[in-house]
Amino acid sequence: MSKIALITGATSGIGRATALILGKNGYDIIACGRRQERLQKLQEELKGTCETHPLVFDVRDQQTVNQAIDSLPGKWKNIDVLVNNAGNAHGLSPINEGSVEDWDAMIDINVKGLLYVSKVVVNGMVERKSGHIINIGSIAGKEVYPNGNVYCASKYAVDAINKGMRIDLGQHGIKVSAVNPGLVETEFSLVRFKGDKERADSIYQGFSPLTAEDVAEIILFTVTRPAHVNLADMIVFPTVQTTATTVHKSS
Ligand code: NDP
Ligand code: 8X3
Repeated sequence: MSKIALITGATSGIGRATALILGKNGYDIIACGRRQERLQKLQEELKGTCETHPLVFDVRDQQTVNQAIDSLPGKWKNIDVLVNNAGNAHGLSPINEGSVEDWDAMIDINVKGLLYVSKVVVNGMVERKSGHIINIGSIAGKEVYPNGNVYCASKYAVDAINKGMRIDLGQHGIKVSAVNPGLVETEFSLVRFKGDKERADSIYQGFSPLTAEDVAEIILFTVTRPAHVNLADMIVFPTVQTTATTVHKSS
């Protein structure tokens, strides 16, 4: 029988790649995001491979999060794997020039949204005494870099929540793991730079960044370890990246 994975941020980047790879490896997928048409396209792509249940909600709205996840029918309620992936950076400015709107977005989505989704999913995992939560952190949750201030704060919070979840949920038979990538070429920089494609593309020039599929493969590996093995906390870089700010570009 297939296992069930709920993936937030499945409309793009790491979340979408994770939905595709888990779908091809024995999971039925609850694919979440705000852009319904992209979720429908993903469902089409996975037709014949696995069952897909699209769920449209904004992680910032706790009531909608609860309604959406509580509305899951039958077998879909028994979530085996939760991938807390939805999130973005908004802006890249010194703290004295940062926009409060951007700060709110990052704290509300990356931190509070992750908590809202986890709260409603974890209840069922505790009852069933099994489950696996994968939190997508970042190298920005391990090192603060210039102008990263509030994005880094949001990912440091994810790092702490990951540790706290693992400590509190281990006794209930639930595994908690973090994957903390460096530079991954997705729509991340397009969002960070508010649609400025030239600036976004420049981030990934002169080297081979990670792809969303690279990270998705690590997630697949993490959720397919034997019951007694938990990959608790992983950092993954492109080979030429060695810290948050050190990237050995060819040009
Ligand atoms: P993308 O921009 O490609 O994907 C972000 C996803 O998050 C989208 O599916 C988007 O869906 C979803 N999302 C954003 N805001 C909300 C919201 N309010 N409610 C629900 N869903 C939301 O970026 P990535 O795939 O790169 O990012 C995924 C995760 O990986 C993030 O947590 C990011 O911080 C982290 N990360 C990324 C790195 C990178 O270099 N790219 C490196 C390290 C970590 P929709 O807009 O449809 O709602
Ligand atoms: C995304 C990677 O370096 O832009 O979390 O913060 S970075």
